[in-house]
Amino acid sequence: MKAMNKIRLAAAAMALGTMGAAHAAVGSLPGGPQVLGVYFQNPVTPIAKDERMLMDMMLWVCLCIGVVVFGAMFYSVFKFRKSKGAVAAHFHENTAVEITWTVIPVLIVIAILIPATRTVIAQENKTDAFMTVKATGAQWKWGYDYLAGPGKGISFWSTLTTPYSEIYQGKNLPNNFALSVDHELVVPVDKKIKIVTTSDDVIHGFYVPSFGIQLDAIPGFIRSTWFKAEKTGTYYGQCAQICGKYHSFMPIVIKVVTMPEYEQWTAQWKKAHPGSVAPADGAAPSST
Ligand SMILES: [Cu+2]
Repeated sequence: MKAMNKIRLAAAAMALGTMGAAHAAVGSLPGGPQVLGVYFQNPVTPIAKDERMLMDMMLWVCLCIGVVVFGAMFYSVFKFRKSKGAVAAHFHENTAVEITWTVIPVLIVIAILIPATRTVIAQENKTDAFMTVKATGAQWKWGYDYLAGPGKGISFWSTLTTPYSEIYQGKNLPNNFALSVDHELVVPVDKKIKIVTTSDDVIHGFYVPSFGIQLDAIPGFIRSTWFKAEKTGTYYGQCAQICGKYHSFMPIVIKVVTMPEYEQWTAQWKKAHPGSVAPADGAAPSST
């Protein structure tokens, strides 16, 4: 028994030690992944907040159903066990019980359905966007074309800055080593931004957890979603479709800035790229 306890203690110490080491090696990234983060990333858009609320609500509903169902089951098993002399009742059908166990679940489903449908409809409402950006997936980077709204004509590739060799060596890497890009997607705060996705080669996935959006980028197809970030800051996402050897190295970095900052950024970009024009539909972004 003592030996067993020692083994358990050693295992716990090792687990804690590993976690401690992970803490020391990697820190949380504001607007991105958190150390030991096992739940949603902090939501910063109305849709992400709705998704979080739905998840929480459904977890509680499931928990309550679990407690009631298993509670009734275990109560029956212990209270009416054979060793206590319980005798099974012999009856078939009970209309009241059958109506109850049909009506209650239907009511629960309706209670879940109403907010869930509201969220799905809101997710699909891409009208009245302040601006539109096309995100083109490519092995292994993202291309951004500002198609409509202020900044129209801006077009660039967004590529991971950390060299692959350094990642494989794994020494002294900053927290955002797999999530740092040369050119971030810059958008204004509190504005509805429509994102259309497509791909240059294979299927990629445009996924930004804190915005609550995930949309595949499929060659030959244009798909769309939207977000409205309510807080300035830098937010991180990643390609969410296994797209080849360096799938993990095509991060999405979105910088949400105030409107004056956004106008300043677009003016600066256009000044630095005097020949820039709005790209034709379906054209690949020009590299910068
Ligand atoms: Cu990809």
